[in-house]
Amino acid sequence: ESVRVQEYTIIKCKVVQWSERTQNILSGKIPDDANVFMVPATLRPETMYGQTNLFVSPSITYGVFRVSEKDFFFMTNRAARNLAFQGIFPEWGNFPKVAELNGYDVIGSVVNAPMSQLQNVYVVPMDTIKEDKGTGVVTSVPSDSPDDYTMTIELSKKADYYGIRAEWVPLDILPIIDTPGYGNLIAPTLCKNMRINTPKSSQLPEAKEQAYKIGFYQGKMLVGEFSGKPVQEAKNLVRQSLLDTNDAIAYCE
Ligand code: A2H
Repeated sequence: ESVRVQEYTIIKCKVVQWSERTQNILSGKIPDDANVFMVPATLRPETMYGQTNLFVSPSITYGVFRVSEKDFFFMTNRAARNLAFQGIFPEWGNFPKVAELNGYDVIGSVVNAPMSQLQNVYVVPMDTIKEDKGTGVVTSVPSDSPDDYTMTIELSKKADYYGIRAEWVPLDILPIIDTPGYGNLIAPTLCKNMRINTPKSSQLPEAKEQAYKIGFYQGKMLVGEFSGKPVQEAKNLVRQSLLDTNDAIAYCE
């Protein structure tokens, strides 16, 4: 692409329950009292109030990396290598991997979602996650992301096909941002207006661009500490708040 640097916020979603497959794979590889975090990278930290799931790709191989004696991160190898040069690991340039897991293995695990109105969310599959961007883990905010909304509907319609339970995917989507003309659920509204009903729709890029432009430049927060503030202002305030509580780390690539 280009030389543009993306400034992401990596959210620390602590695993509260592993899927059974993962429990078997990890047994003996990490201490019993370890904290493992799945770490989605986002460009929109102010939307974390509306998280409803965590997406992994069933076809990507992830690692579990030791960031301190008790803390471990689940992410792609590539993200770990990048973070090793951004001061996240104790030793510069080193990213000790203690286990390897396929995205497929961790589906059905439950993680804590910092700041979200739902305390815990399920890990579910998203085929379109790119291995060479962010951490390979994406947090789902169906109210404001057309990608996340279409995948949410797809998963709930075809739960068996995707090897999940329908009840893992909450369908009462939480409003978090109000926009003039699109109400408080911009992603579902745009998808309905543009008749987008699958994650493969050719219209999806256009919906994403609009959701981003309108949400970011004209949106106003409806929830949380910065309720009432414009999204443009809330973005950095929420980011700083997540960094201050050690629920997030800054990441550039
Ligand atoms: B965003 P950019 Cl509410 N593969 O976070 C595919 N998508 C990925 C990814 C990967 N490996 N890593 C991160 N992403 C998603 C929130 C959000 C995001 C909202 C609205 C728009 C939006 C909740 N999901 O992004 O290509 C993440 O989703 C619109 C672009 O680097 C991340 O921010 O510009 C965004 O894509 C990063 O995409």
